[in-house]
Amino acid sequence: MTTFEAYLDAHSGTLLNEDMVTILSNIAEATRQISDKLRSSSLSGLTGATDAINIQGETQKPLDILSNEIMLEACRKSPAVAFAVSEELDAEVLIHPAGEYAMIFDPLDGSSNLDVNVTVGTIFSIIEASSAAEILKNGRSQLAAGYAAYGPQTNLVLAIGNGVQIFTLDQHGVYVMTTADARIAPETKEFAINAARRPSWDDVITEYVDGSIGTPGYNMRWVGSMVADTHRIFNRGGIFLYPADRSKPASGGRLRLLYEANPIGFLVEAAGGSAIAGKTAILDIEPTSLHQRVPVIFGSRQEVAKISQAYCIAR
Ligand code: AHM
Ligand code: MG
Repeated sequence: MTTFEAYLDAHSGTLLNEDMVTILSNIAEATRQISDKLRSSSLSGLTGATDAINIQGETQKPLDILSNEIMLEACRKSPAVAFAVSEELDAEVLIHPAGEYAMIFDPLDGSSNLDVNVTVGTIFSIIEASSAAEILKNGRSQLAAGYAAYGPQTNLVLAIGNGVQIFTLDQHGVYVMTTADARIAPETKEFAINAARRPSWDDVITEYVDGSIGTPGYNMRWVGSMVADTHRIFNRGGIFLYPADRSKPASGGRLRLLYEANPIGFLVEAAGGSAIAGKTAILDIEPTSLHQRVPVIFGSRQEVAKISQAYCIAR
């Protein structure tokens, strides 16, 4: 039995320095706390919405705010964290001026699913950044990335440079490794997309989805929490698509590069899958702003390659 802490210890001094071990341990602790709060949210009155609107123009839920605060506390407990960047914060926050890293996170992904008791998650990414100007780096600069999925089980999924490991929270609050070196099946016949947005898709996406629907054996799933859709893809392959809205070309799409697309892209590539934004790999995009949105297509390598090739032919 390998616990999360034992796994970090085993890589301390090689893939991880002491600062990174501290940061990742504090993130794991934060996800335990968020998991606890979610389990009893209806009982403790943490449901519904607040009056607050975040920088994305979205109404915040009490659990968005609480999860953000728990993740910020993980940053404060980590002396090497210089900056926190969050979906719920307008700008980066200076945590420890002498720190060398930025912790970038979506504290509660899929929070529209909270009150219906469907899986949500926390997504995180760690990069080197001792000044605010260093935060805008491409996804290949990530030192570690991961997510917690809060569903029937709480899973913590982590990549630190040697593949992807999956841990499960046990009844004692201990994360135990349940999948070593998770791999995404290279082929799939299952796709995930919000089909209600069809009028806004470009021709490549429309043709791919229409072709899949017409092909025997293809199946569709859409949870509405990217973490949950990602976790399914880790378990049985698949492809996830949140393309750009062609009626609003400047918008880039729905999902945010720094704390959604990049960490998921890092995990997916580390597990042998692919993650693209059209012709470009997500991890190669040079960010221009903290809350930048990008088209997101990721999952089983061969299925993503079909779309990537279609984009290359189309333009
Ligand atoms: P959030 O971080 O505000 O929850 O938004 C991101 C979520 C993703 O988890 C999910 O894939 C997507 O938004 C769902 O969008 P839609 O409402 O179009 O189904
Ligand atoms: Mg999100």
